[in-house]
Amino acid sequence: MTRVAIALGSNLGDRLGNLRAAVAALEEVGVAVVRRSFAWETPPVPADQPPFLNAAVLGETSLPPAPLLAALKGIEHALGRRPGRRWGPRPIDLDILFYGDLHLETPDLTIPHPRIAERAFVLAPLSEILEGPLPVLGTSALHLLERTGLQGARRLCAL
Ligand code: A4P
Ligand code: MG
Repeated sequence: MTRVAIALGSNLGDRLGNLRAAVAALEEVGVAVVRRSFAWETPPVPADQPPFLNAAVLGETSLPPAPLLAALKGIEHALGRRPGRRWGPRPIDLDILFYGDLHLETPDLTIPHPRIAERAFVLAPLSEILEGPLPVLGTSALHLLERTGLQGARRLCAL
């Protein structure tokens, strides 16, 4: 089993319901969810779209990275996501933040996720569920969050 962290984001439809449905679906595809953050309300990047709810979970899985990504895309599709512009509005976005200690760069998959360190909407929920250093990055989410600041993110409610 490998420890993974997955970021969740939603800014269309029933945002909290989408996050909760995605966590339930993770269990069904073979990711045992060990910890879950609160839902955080975060300003959208770029700004011309509705605000997001973001969250993060830690899980254990025996799925290899590529099948895990395929499973996440399957959940996104099942929850109504259809291809749209990059960084555009979506009912659900599921990103692999890290996968064990793996460092991977392929055309389809970059692990750890390349934009963790600059985004409060990832770091704030992640800091709630992971105290120690992030794999590969070697620094804690809280330490990185002290550098970025909250960027308007606010903790909303339990997932
Ligand atoms: N991909 C590569 N590495 C990964 C990974 N570690 N995890 C590839 C997941 N996918 C990964 O993703 C595009 C492609 O990235 C995938 O096909 C996969 O092969 P996508 O989910 O289809 O599109 P996207 O989410 O628009 O692109 P991307 O690059 O994942 O965007 P980000 O960086 O996730 O940003 N503002 C707020 N407040 N909250 C948000 O959650 N999210 C985004 C998306 C922008 N602004 C936001 C938020
Ligand atoms: Mg994504």
